[in-house]
Amino acid sequence: MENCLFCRIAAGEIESNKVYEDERVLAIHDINPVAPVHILLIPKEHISSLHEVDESHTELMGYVQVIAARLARELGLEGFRVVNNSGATAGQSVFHIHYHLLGGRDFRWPPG
Ligand code: D5M
Repeated sequence: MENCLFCRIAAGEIESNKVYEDERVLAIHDINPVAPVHILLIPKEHISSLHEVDESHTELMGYVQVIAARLARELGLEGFRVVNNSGATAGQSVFHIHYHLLGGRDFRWPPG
């Protein structure tokens, strides 16, 4: 997607602070962290949001969870959250699906 921020980051056209990368997934530090650990897990395939996900994405979305778990272990996170905002009213601001891996502080429930 030509004008998609995360597609451009995945293509190396825009700089990012990478934590992990393979052929399917990119993980970068969030530019505006809301926790001591705030990593974005970004599938490289352009999917605009969870609204678009169907059975054809089962393996990819499962794989994102595997990478989230691996990073959380590597970072020694005791408690952490994996958050997806789907749609503007839920707080989504970049319309390329991504998950926030948040850790390093306490969290409240319900989220705001
Ligand atoms: O999350 C989108 C997130 O993307 C938000 O926390 C800021 C982050 N962001 C925006 N631009 C960048 C760049 N260039 N690098 C790293 N992180 C970025 P959402 O759930 O869509 O609101």
